[in-house]
Amino acid sequence: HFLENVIMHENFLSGEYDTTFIDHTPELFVFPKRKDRGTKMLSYIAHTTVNGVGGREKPNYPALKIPKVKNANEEFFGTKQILDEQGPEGLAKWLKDQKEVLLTDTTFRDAHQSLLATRIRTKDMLDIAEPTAKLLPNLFSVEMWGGATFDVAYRFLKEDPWHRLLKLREKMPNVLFQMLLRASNAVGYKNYPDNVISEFIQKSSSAGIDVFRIFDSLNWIEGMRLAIESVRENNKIAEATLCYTGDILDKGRTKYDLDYYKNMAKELEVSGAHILGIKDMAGLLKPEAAYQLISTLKESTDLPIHLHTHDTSGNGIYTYARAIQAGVDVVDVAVGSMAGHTSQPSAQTLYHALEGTDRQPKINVENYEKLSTYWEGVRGYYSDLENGMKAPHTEVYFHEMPGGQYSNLQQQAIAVGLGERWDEVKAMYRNVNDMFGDIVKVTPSSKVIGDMALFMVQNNLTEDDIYERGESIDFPDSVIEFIQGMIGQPYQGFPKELQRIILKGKEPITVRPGELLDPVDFVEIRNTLFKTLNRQVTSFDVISYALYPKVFMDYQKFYEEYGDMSVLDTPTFFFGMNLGEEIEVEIEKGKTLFVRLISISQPEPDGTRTVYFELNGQPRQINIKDEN
Ligand code: 3PY
Ligand code: ZN
Repeated sequence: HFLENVIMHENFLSGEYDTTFIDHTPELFVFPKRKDRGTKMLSYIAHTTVNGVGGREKPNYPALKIPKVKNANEEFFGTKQILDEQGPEGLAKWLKDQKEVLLTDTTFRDAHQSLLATRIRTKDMLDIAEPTAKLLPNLFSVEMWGGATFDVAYRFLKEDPWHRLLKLREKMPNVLFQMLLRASNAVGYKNYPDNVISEFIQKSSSAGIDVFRIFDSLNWIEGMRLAIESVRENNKIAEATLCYTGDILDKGRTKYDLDYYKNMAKELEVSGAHILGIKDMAGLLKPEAAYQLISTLKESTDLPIHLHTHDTSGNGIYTYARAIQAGVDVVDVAVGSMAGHTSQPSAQTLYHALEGTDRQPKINVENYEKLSTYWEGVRGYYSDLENGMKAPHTEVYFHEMPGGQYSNLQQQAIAVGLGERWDEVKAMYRNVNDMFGDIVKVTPSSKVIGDMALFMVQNNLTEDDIYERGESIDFPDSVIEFIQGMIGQPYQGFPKELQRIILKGKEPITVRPGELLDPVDFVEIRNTLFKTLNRQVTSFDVISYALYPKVFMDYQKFYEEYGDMSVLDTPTFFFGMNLGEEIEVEIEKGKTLFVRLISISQPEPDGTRTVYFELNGQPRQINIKDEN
């Protein structure tokens, strides 16, 4: 074990060690407790079988169809190699020289964030990663990380987001990996100290991210500079992004007009963008608006332009078609079976829509269909998380809720007993936006609006109530922090009266929040984690703890009790096992466990049940508390 600790140590691997390494590295002498992975896994399965999903049986799902691909390496050349050979500037130039429109596939990130509350597990991605890389070698990028996927992985899926990134990278070496980065909010919901942002970007780069789509939730460029610079320092692609809100075609609504976006784009170019991102997070960009916006930005900047939309209204393909006529360089799509509605427009649909034009993407559409069949099967596993939207939803032009928020806020509303009043929550969402002065709504500003809307509906508060008796109301923390300036400054400032009411005498700030936050002491975190976890601590652990201390520690507790459950197939992870069923679990490469569920006892007087298994043919029993 000692030798293993030495050769696995980060400093050893990175060459940062000398002859005092052993004396000064106490963690080398910590040896893992003998862990019985089998028992841990059986405990998880027993617990989930007895207590999971309201005692429902695991449904009988059809087997997933994984397309066969050759093992040959010749297809492993793509945009990733262009970046590695020519650097971010070279890549940006290459991009501008392409005649056809390029595609970013968002299936691994935004599609499921927007359709299934971000819940797709790493296993379902890993099984299709290599086929995706080989069947779609001409993609511009795969968006597979960031946004809400980071905390949801720990929180709900009980898996490590860094593991997802590293494993996918191994299987997809040819295509650029893209993440969504909320500038000074990283992958969180609040501003972090500057050293957390630069450390997070450095770690993400070294683990495999190539393209950072950087946005600020209030379009406040001050909040984006540090992230843009850090990405550049790591020699990765800074896709500095403006968020599109409102409607430039509505001449009665002048706050966010064409000039507003033009000025912002120019500022982003000066700030160091390699690519200009346009993030239409709610799907508000109408086709003619897309044409005008892209044409104008193509004239006023030299940057390649990457457009992102959501298909909520059903207009997504037409919006892309017009943007493509205006010369957009890349657009975001999802595999057909994970596209549409609150997700991105479908890759295959766009391909066919552009038939006969010289900008049709160079993809093999039959290959996309094969991947689509796989994802259709996967999507079935997560049907409990579907947002219920069955048809195009034009009311998005009214409430303006981001696609990535819709299904998550809906789950939150259900959790606080407002499932039946979802229509009221959506109407209140717009109401709150107007009260706040019509702000850009995207994580975390959209969360603030969502929290306030839920709060008002739950407490039966109207807008008038807030102005009349707001002083005696305890507002949600996120709302107080927002109006205090802690996630940045909105364009044209905060509404003063509302700010006064909510802050109750507290002073708002007008500087960049990062300037006021003390740097995080990573060495101290490392030492604390080392003592608490009693194992080697990686710098991924350290940065995750800095971002999400409680979420990270809760995950560690789960891991300590059950081990790495990302190896389970998704139906077993959610439902446990049915009586008599046998499953195979590959716990590491070449090591497979065979598990059969034999029987479950009636509850004992102390409320526990005994669950009888066979593990690789040997009888095993697990005692579990029946929480029902
Ligand atoms: C996120 O920040 O997670 C988003 O998807 C915003 O659209
Ligand atoms: Zn999005």
